[in-house]
Amino acid sequence: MTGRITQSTGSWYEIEAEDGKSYSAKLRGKFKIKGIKSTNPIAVGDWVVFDWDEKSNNAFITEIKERNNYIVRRSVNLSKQSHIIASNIDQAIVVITISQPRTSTGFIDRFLVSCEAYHIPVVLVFNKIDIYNDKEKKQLKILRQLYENIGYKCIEVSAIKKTNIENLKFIMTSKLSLISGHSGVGKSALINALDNSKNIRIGEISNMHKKGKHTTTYAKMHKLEFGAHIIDSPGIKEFGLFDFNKADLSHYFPDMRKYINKCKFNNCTHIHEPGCAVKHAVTNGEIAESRYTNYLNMIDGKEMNIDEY
Ligand SMILES: Nc1nc2c(ncn2[C@@H]2O[C@H](COP(=O)(O)OP(=O)(O)OP(=O)(O)O)[C@@H](O)[C@H]2O)c(=O)[nH]1
Ligand SMILES: [Mg+2]
Ligand SMILES: [Zn+2]
Repeated sequence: MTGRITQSTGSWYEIEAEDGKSYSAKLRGKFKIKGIKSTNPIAVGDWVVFDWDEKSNNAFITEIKERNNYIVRRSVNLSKQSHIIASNIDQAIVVITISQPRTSTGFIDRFLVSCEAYHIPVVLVFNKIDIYNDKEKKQLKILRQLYENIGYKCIEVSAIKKTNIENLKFIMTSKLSLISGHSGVGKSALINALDNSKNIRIGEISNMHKKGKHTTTYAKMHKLEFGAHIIDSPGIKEFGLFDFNKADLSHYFPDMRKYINKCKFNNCTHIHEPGCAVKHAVTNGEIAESRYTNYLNMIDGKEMNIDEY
C-alpha cells in the first residue's frame, strides 16, 4: 500500500494510507536512501510504500518515494548530519501580526528567503485584523503592498472573529501547508477556526519555547476536515536559520533578482561595489529599504535575538 507519513517518533511512523486508514509502521531491516545524510531516514510528509505483516500485526515501510522538497534543521554538531523536519510541502503559511506581538520584517524576510531556497511557495497571513487601530491598519496596508508587489500572496484574517477564513480554506484545500510564525500570533487559534474539531488549546505555550539546541522536535501533520493537511512546525527557529551561501543570498530575494545581472561586477555582493544596480534600485525606491536592510543583516550573519522567534 501507499501512504503518507503523518508523524514520526524516530523508530515508529504513522502513515495515512490511500484507504484513509492510519497505520503504525516500522522500517524493514536495513533501509538506506541514496544521497541523503540525515539523522532521520523518513520524515513527516514522505510518501511511502508499506506492507502489512499479518503475523506480527505490524506495517513495514519498504520504499520511500522521491521528495519534491524538504526542510532541514542544520546540524548542531560536527557530524554534518541534518535532521529533516518535513517533506513534500505544497506551501508555507507565515502568520504575521502588526501588534500583540509585532512581527518584524527581519523575521518575515528571513522566512521568505528560506522558502525561496527550499522552493516552497509562501502565503503571508495577516492575523488579528479585529484589533488594529488606525495606525496599525496603515502599517498593515504598507506591509501587504510591499510583499504583494514582490509577488507574494497575502491574506488578512481574524481567527477569533472568523473573518476571511473561507478564503484561507480555499488557499489551503488539497494541499499540505506548513504553518509558522512567532509565538502568540494565533497559529493554534487559526487551526481551530479552520477546523473546530481540532480543539487545540489557544494560548498554550508550544514546544518551541522549550529552548535548548539539542532537543529534538518532531513535526506532526494534521488532517483538516475541509480537505487539507497542515504541519504546525516544531520551530521556525530551525527553518528560519537556513544555512545559505552568502554569494547566493540575493537570488532568494525575488525583488533583487531582476537587477543582479545589471551590476557592473558579476560577483557583486550589492554592499559597497560601484555600479551596483541593486543599490541603485533601492535609492530609486524600486526595492524597499527594509528588504535591503534585512539583506545586509543576513549577509552580516546578524542572527536575530532568539526571543524574536
Ligand atoms: N483579537 C484576536 N486575538 C487573537 C486572534 N488570533 C489569536 N488571538 C489570541 O492570541 C493569543 C495567542 O494565540 P495562539 O493561537 O495561542 O498563538 P500561537 O501562534 O499558537 O502561539 P504559540 O503556540 O505559542 O506559537 C490568544 O490569546 C488568542 O486568543 C485574532 O484573530 N484576534
Ligand atoms: Mg500554538
Ligand atoms: Zn550589485
